[in-house]
Amino acid sequence: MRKKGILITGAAGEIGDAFIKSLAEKDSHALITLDIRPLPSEYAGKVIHVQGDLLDQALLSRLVSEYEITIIYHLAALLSTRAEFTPEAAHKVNVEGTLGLLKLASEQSQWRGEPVLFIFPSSIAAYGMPDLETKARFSHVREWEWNYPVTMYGCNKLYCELLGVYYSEHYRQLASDRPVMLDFRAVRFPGLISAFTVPSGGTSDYGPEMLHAAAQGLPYACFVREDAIIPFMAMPDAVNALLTLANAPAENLSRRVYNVTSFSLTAAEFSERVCHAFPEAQITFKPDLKRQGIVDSWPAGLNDHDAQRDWGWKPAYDIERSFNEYLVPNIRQRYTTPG
Ligand code: AKB
Repeated sequence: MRKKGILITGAAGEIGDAFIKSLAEKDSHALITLDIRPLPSEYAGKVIHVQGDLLDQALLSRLVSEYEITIIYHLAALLSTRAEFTPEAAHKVNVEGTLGLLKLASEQSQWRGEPVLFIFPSSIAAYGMPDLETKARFSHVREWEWNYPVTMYGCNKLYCELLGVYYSEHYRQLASDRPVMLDFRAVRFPGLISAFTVPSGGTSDYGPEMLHAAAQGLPYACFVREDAIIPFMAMPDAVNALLTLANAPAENLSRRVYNVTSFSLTAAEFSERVCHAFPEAQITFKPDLKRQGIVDSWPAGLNDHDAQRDWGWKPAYDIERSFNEYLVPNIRQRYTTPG
């Protein structure tokens, strides 16, 4: 008999790091992590790490021959800035990688006779506001509005959401027997900020980069204008959103893709908070017009009413708690503790 296991892709990434820390404490299932990179040694004994490529079909087949995968948290992705430099490679990882896992989850749902749960972090990058005036007018977008992404990453996320819905509801719709479908659920995250890792390859990175630079006494030139605005969320809330959505009873869910958010602020307001916490911070603004254009295309805020109603979503960290209780103390400690 195969052992039951939870598969987490992209485990060595920013969300993965926070996510497996939290899941390893709570879940008694075998945690199988998959990433092209090794995992830090602190996870040894807590997870079964498979270092390899998401696109390697033989590797995925080997995994399912050993484990009955009950849940997939598919965190692996090439983020928005990095994806613009290698759009076709991003498409491969972001879309083909997701499609391969959806196929695996779909086959495994048949084998088990019950749905494999497929949890997918999507992004504000799935939106595309045409101009700043529209962005200001529609300041809290609903899930179905302005789905016109301008980045490869955003296109990939939006399409993968649709694929997830397809595999959950319409797969093999012309066959005589209705297959056991997988259960796809996604959250559209705002920019995420972790106290313990520095992001790389994203376009919302200016927020966390400012904070981490200030704590190290390094100068930081912010690559967006002072009035650039997008929503953000502290990492513990992001982890909590994924786990709460995964645990929500299916009958409570009225959609498969939910907005979640915490607080919105401009780059200038972000910088003020950083300077308040680290008075020596040296933050300047040197907008990179192209990356600025991407941030301008993302909404200023998300309407997450459906997530609140259907599965009780509520961020534990509002702007004050995020900075005062989570980010500033942990980041300060990170750069002052020897070793
Ligand atoms: C990025 O900047 O690409 C990500 C995102 C907003 O999904 N952080």
